[in-house]
Amino acid sequence: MAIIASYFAGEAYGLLGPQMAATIIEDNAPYDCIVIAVAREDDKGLLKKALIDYFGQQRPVIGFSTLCGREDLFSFAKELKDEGAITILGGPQADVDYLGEKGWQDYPHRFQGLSANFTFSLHGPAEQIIHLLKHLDGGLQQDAPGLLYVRRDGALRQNPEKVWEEKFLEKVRWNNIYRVKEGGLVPLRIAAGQVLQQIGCPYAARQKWVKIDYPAFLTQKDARKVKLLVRGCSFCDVAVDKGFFGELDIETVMRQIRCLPETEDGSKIPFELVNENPLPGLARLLGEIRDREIRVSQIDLILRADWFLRAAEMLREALRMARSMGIRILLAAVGFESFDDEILCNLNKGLSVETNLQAVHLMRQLKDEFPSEWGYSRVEGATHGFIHPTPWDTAQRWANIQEVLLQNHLLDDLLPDHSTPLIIHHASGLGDWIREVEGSEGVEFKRYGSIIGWWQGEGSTDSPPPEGPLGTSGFFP
Ligand code: B12
Ligand code: SF4
Repeated sequence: MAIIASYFAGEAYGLLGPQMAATIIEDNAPYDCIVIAVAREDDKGLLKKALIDYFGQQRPVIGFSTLCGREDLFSFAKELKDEGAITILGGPQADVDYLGEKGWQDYPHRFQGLSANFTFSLHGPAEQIIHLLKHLDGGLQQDAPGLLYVRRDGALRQNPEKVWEEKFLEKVRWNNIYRVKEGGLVPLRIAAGQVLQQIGCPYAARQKWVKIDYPAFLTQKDARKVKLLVRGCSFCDVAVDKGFFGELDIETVMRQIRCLPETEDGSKIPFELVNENPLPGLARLLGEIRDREIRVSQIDLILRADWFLRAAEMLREALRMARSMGIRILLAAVGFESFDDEILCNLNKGLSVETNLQAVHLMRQLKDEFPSEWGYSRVEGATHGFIHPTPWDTAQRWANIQEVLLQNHLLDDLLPDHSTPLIIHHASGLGDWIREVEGSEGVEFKRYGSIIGWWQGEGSTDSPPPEGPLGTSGFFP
């Protein structure tokens, strides 16, 4: 078996989700399994040839994961399926992307889903595939947990999922990832990994009624709002996908750290701790690393600004330990998202511009206190979240935001070179918002695969995503 995952050319990071899934498959089913990291510009002809060589006489079973909305990979999967391969969509959003957007049967412009592209979809823990792989020919799909497929009568069937089990989350074979080159598959030597400590996000555990403004270009005269029940930030599809399942046991986390490859000096490669609220447990984690004499070079953190501020003293304690252990802590990403209170409200970020600015102040202050152990800036490798443009931009609002950026020198060390435009995945909270706007205003926004093109609302036909004043970058299909 092989799992194809989306990748950026020239990078050297691991892909925890697909690589862990491949490890689980090899250890529990009678299949070898590798991950193939495919960049947009990779030659699909070469990829196909590499797959033919890899599978030889065996029937190709090809998984797909974290495709990031890439329509080139959706079509590639369909081509393989039409030629007789079994194609399986797994990983985050696999269920909603297979099923399609809410109400697509009645609204043909909505995202129709990927059931024609993949033989199966499997959402949730990878170990659920063991049952399917053991009965691929036996027609026992109705018993396979987490499986989605099209029945003989054309109806879509979705089996209940199993819950996450820690025993499957302790091992990753980091050398199972390949890139496609002229001569075939070439091992990808990864320089950064990830360690899973928490499944989902605690903020996504909170359901809340919110009122979200209409797009600015539709509310010239009267300001209207859409009332919605959302979980976590309104743009976040992870909040919908994983919710909050909780934290893993420290033993499970330590086993994952042991699995990480080592650099030439014998220390573990830098890793991102997948945990939206890591500070309360960071000193304990460092203590366990020290007691087990594991050499760690760098830990990357991802944090909300409010949780960062709240746990400042815990972080200082951890940084003192990091100093004595020779470990660097990089605050790799804080999701600031905006420096306008109304936009933050529409994103249901649950914090204010003031909180974001206090966090910036603390980040800089910690650099003075821990110059070698602490990193937070763009030049040190951090990419903090700044969403722009959004549907709520007005000239006045952007002028205000720019003033905040300049007054606080945010362009000097903090913000990325390019902002990320607001991405509305069809299954996020904002997906419900934009469908409501479509209904009441009689407008239709164009779909780009699983993404809703909100910038299409000004009567334009097929324009690209709007270019923000900082330029745009990142994930766009
Ligand atoms: C850590 C992380 C990263 C890491 C590692 C990425 C990875 N794919 O492992 C890094 C920092 C490299 C990264 C980068 C990016 N990421 Co990221 N990342 C995450 C994050 C926060 C956690 C993923 C994770 O490791 N989870 C823990 C593992 C164990 O869970 P899991 O991924 O669900 O995998 C389990 C199962 O789903 C299953 N499984 C996974 N794949 C498959 C495949 C098959 C066939 C089967 C059967 C099962 C299976 O097995 C695993 C074990 O049970 C997720 C959000 C989230 N919380 O899921 C986003 C997420 C995966 N990233 C996303 C995106 C968009 C990106 C970027 C494009 C962002 C950017 N603009 O640069 C880049 C590009 C990544 C790339 N492919 O090159 C999207 C992907 C959307 C999609 N459905 O395709 C997610 C879902 C967040 C989001 N909604 O925006 N990311
Ligand atoms: S954007 Fe971050 S903080 Fe908000 S719900 Fe998603 S994971 Fe949690």
